[in-house]
Formats: sequence, structure tokens, C-alpha cells
Amino acid sequence: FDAEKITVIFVLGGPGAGKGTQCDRLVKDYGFKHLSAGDLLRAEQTRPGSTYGAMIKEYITEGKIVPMEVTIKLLENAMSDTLSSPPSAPGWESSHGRFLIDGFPRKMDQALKFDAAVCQSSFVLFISTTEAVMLERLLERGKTSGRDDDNRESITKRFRTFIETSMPVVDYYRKRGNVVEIDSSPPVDVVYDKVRVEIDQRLG
Ligand code: UP5
Ligand code: MG
Repeated sequence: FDAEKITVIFVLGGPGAGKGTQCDRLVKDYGFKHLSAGDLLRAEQTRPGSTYGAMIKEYITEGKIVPMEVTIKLLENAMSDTLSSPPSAPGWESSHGRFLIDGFPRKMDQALKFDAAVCQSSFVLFISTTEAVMLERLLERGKTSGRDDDNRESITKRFRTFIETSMPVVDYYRKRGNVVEIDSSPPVDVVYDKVRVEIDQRLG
């Protein structure tokens, strides 16, 4: 993809930190295209005829990172589809080609591959709070979400993967001065106000 024509913001953060929630708000106000790697994998998992369904389910339940070839292909396809279709709504023409990539990259190999082969991100929005807060949010959501990984056992595994495998990615971008960290412990609106300020400052 031509970096001149598209803008990519990576939205990272621990399980249940509030990545998807903040992305939904940004979509409404700015017309971004929101691509959640987890959502794309869950859709692929249940797509009739997918050869990866069982494998994806296993990885997600175990809180492990699906091999990057699968996830990067899904993201690339979704980006191409977006670019070849008209803007999401009248008035959003100027936002066409602006992507929020949520929950990716969460392993160093993915980060290096995507940066080199797909495109570089403008910056990383790092949504962060404590494990206690994340646990409470995920258990609450688990009552109705139907997600295979919203149970105590999977959540513990997701936390471990986040610390061991995904935090190094955040630190990698942080060293390059590319990370904006937002504390997502307060209520959604308070967090979103801070997110907006950062987005406005960086994208104008
Ligand atoms: N909530 C949100 N913000 C709140 C606030 N400020 N105050 C109070 N409540 C708040 O939020 C979670 C819950 O908290 C919701 O009920 C919300 O209302 C409430 P949400 O916005 O959904 O949080 P989010 O950070 O998006 O949490 P999610 O569970 O989606 O994060 P994960 O990173 O765990 O999940 P994801 O879907 O990204 O990945 C799932 C799995 O897919 C991974 O574990 C992995 O196995 C696999 N995967 C890969 O293998 N590769 C990838 O590249 C990506 C994923
Ligand atoms: Mg999410």
C-alpha cells in the first residue's frame, strides 16, 4: 500500500483494556475504517469453507497468537476491500484510507513484517489499565459476549501472552517515539476525550 495515500494507526492494549470501545467512538466521529484483528480472525473461524477455523479457535481459546501469515492476509484483504469501495458515508471522503488497526501487531514478527511488507503506522495508540480492571471488564462482558476466550482460564492465558509477547512490541515502538499512551481506567467518555485530543494533534 502507498503510505502517501493511506493512514494507519495501531491501537494496542491488554485484553479488555477498551481498544474496541474507543475505536467505535473514533469511527463515528472521524470516519476511520476500524479493522480489529481479533474480529477478523473470529469471522474467519466461522466462515464456511475456511481451512483455518479449527486452528484459529484453538489459538484464541489458549490466548496464543495465530501465525502471522493468516492475520496479515486477513488485514490486507480487508484494507484492499475498503480502498476499492466508495467512502463509508457522504462527507467522509477525506477519511477514505484512514485505518484503525485494533489488536495488531501483538508479536514482534508481525510488527516487522507488516511495517516492511504492508505499510508503516503513523503512531500507536496504547490503551492501558491494570489487570484487575481488565479482568473485571472481561468477566462482565463474558456473561453475554459468547466469546470462547471470555472465561477466567483463557483470560489468565491472554494476560500472560500480552506481557510476554505483546508488550515487547509496544516497547519497540515506544523506543522509536511512536507511542501515545492513554490510561483507560476512567469511564469511557473521559478516556475518549483524551483520545480525541491526541488524534486531533497528530492528524489535524
Ligand atoms: N469497557 C471498555 N472501556 C471501558 C471503560 N473505560 N470503563 C468501563 N468499561 C469499559 O472492552 C472490554 C469491555 O470493557 C467491554 O464490555 C466494554 O464495554 C468495557 P473492549 O473495548 O471490548 O476491549 P478490548 O481492548 O477491545 O478487548 P478485547 O477482549 O477485544 O481484547 P483482546 O486483545 O483480548 O482481543 P482481540 O479480539 O484483539 O484478540 C483476541 C485473540 O485473537 C487473541 O487473544 C489472540 O488469540 C488472537 N489474535 C491473534 O492471534 N493475532 C492478532 O493479531 C490479534 C488477535
Ligand atoms: Mg476488542
